[in-house]
Amino acid sequence: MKILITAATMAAVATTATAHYGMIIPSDNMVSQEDGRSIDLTLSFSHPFEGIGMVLDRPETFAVTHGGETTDLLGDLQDTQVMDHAGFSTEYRLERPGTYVFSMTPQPYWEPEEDAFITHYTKTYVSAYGDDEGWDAELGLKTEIVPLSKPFALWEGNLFQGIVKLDGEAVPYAEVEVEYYNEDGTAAAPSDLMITQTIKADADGVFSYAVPAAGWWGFAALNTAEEPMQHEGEDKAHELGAVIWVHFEPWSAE
Ligand SMILES: [Cu+2]
Repeated sequence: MKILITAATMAAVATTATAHYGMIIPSDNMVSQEDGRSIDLTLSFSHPFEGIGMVLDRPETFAVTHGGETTDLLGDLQDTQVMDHAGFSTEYRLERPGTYVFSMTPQPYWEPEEDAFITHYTKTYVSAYGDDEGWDAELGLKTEIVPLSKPFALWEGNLFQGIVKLDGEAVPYAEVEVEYYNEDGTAAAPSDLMITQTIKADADGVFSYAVPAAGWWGFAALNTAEEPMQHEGEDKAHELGAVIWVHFEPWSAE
């Protein structure tokens, strides 16, 4: 028997076995002069396909990098609700052309179901005023996906490639989880195995994924920190996620 699992039925059974993602979603990722000069950014910790929210505590860092310069934006975050859970939002004014990389480091999240702490270093790239300079910027995060495909101006169906790094070094055969942000809840997975897809990087830490549909896609490369963390006096594993959010545009022949 085939069971069609929709976002709604998943929400009803409140499955927690699927992947959570740090999320930074901008209102626009290719901003033109006509679009105005500001974008809104929404930060959350969520199950993006199922539309199930989790609490995002105030992150340790939230910053923007442009032209090699990083600016702290932590103080600009406003409380908001994302998928009925605490998240943050802010408006940001794009003063100059080029690529703006928004990144956050959340506080480590204790996940009893996994008996581990989780920290998802999360980022997304926004191009301003038709200028893609800096699209391949590496921020030097603890763990990071460095894009090999320009992380905007992509068609649905394009192959997305990135290199997984941990402490600045490529991670051979790194595991990467891929998930669609099912914003309007219309996407359905024929099996819960397809809510989060899992791929591996090659021997050089490079992964590839052909994106089937337009919209926001999250890529999370998962590694375990060398240093455990303490929970109630016991050593627990600390999962380090390198997350990148990338938007793909609908192909249109019109
Ligand atoms: Cu979760």
